[in-house]
Amino acid sequence: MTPKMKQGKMLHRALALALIGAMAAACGSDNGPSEQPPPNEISVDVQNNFFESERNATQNPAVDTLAAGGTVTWTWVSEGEHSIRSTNTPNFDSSPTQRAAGSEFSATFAEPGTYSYDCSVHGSPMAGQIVVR
Ligand SMILES: [Cu+2]
Repeated sequence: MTPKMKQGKMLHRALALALIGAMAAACGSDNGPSEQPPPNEISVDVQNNFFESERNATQNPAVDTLAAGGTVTWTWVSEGEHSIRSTNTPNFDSSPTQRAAGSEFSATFAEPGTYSYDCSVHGSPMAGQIVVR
């Protein structure tokens, strides 16, 4: 190996190390999704016939993460009979069946846990989950 080649290889190694360092620094300063505190308010759309998270667009199940003590508001986007029915433990107060577009239902989640719900009219195919941290 000539001295020139060796120097080139070392330069590559230094460059690679610098890149790794830069990437690590970027990761450290960039709050990834898992490091951000969950929001205190979540909005979920009640559609025909699915729930959709306004935050991340997940559907059936619509899955949202909420800070403990936060509130979820479901909004009936179009006319159609649906409800928010708590289906597991821990549970929360279920909504009545509502029909009109623009109807809303809110629930506050004080305790951490994974709360599952569906629609009492359409059952488990129309579902969502609130992960409270
Ligand atoms: Cu429904």
